[in-house]
Amino acid sequence: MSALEVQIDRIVGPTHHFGGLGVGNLASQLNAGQASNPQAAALQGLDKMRLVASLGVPQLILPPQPRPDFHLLADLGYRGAPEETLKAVLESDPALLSAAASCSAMWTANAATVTPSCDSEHGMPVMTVANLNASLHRSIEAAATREELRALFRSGVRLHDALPGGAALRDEGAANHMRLAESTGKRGLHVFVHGDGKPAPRHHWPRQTLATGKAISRTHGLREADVFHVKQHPDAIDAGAFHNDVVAMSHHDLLIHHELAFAPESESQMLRLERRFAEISGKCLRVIRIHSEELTLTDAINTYFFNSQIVSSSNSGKPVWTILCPVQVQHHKQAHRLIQRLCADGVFQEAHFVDLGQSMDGGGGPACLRLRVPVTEHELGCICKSAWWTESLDSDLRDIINERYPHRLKLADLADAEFCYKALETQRLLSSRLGHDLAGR
Ligand code: SUG
Repeated sequence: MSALEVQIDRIVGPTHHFGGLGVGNLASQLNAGQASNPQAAALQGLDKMRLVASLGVPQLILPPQPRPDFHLLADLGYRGAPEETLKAVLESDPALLSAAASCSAMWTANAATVTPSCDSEHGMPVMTVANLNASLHRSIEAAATREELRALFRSGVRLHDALPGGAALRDEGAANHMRLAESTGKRGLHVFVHGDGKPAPRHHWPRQTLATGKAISRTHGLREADVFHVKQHPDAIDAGAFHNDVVAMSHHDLLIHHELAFAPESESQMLRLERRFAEISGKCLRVIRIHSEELTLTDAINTYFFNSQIVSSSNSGKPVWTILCPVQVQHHKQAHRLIQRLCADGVFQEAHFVDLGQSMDGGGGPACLRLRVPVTEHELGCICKSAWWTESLDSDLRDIINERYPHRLKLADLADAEFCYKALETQRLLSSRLGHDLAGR
């Protein structure tokens, strides 16, 4: 196994708006009803993909999923011509219109949980599409995500359907999963983070369950000794960390987490993790625990410090670790100082600050916007060619976005059938440029 890690991002769709739909997601709730800028959102995402690709990291691009989802509206009893349907939904249930038009699939870290071939008894990469059952607007992503992952990886992966089981098996994908492995990528340990169980958070509903982590570790063919089920700290969930990747980040043999990321009951699992890592690799897991005096939980959540995206590449044979932080980190004294310290200590060779304002206002930072897939050279070669980032693809996608995306959108604009037809047509254009034929749904 090499240490290659593919990053999969998705173009933000033309119906991107602030619906306030994110369960326990403070930014989403705070910005509910504000005017969004879909064009800026899509370009900001593409700027990050360009940066990642320029670092020599394999970058794949997915098209937006088709929105509004008229099938959802029809399934819920809104039938008839789109012109009337959209107006009727806006009037009777605006949150449903928002859900049907949501571009939340942009946050691909929630798309699936991924196990590389070297860790699985199946001997091939395994992916489980996340059911995203904690919220309506996200639960409608799974069916198309499955088709997209199948189109990207073809027969090269064992692709599992979203877990059944409704609320009991709430699954938000890789946002609550960390794979730790020595830097050559050989044999990884898998940490599944859940929020249910006692003590429970007082204000927000946990989005991931222990039963989900257990099911995925079984179906992915992981060795029991290499799996760790860790409970998220209820205070973190209540402070607005609705996913683990808002309070912890990891890459290869590095784990950086806030001291309030994990519940005290999980201490023994964390110790077992460190012991197991040393046992299988002969090396120490590098754990950096950030204390509240260095960065409060509130500041961690406001800046999305822990949602920075870590990537690595090599320069003349030397590894280069790069961290892509939200620009909010640069503007925050303590958070910025922490990044400077991590760079001075040699944890990262480079730091970049990226403006993802439109995604951040929906509660998603750099790491939310990518699904990482560790692959071998051979597996890399089997991935669908048309989805790879290239200069000419980037330029064509930008042309479509600049020409067809709105600069300003509010929920009421989504009741305009002409606008929605154009949005669906734009999605089809982007899909076809990316070689996907998913416009059917
Ligand atoms: O599920 N926001 C997303 C943000 C997901 C962030 N992902 C990770 N942390 N990996 C969510 O809460 C907001 C939609 C709205 O407000 O319209 C939203 O769905």
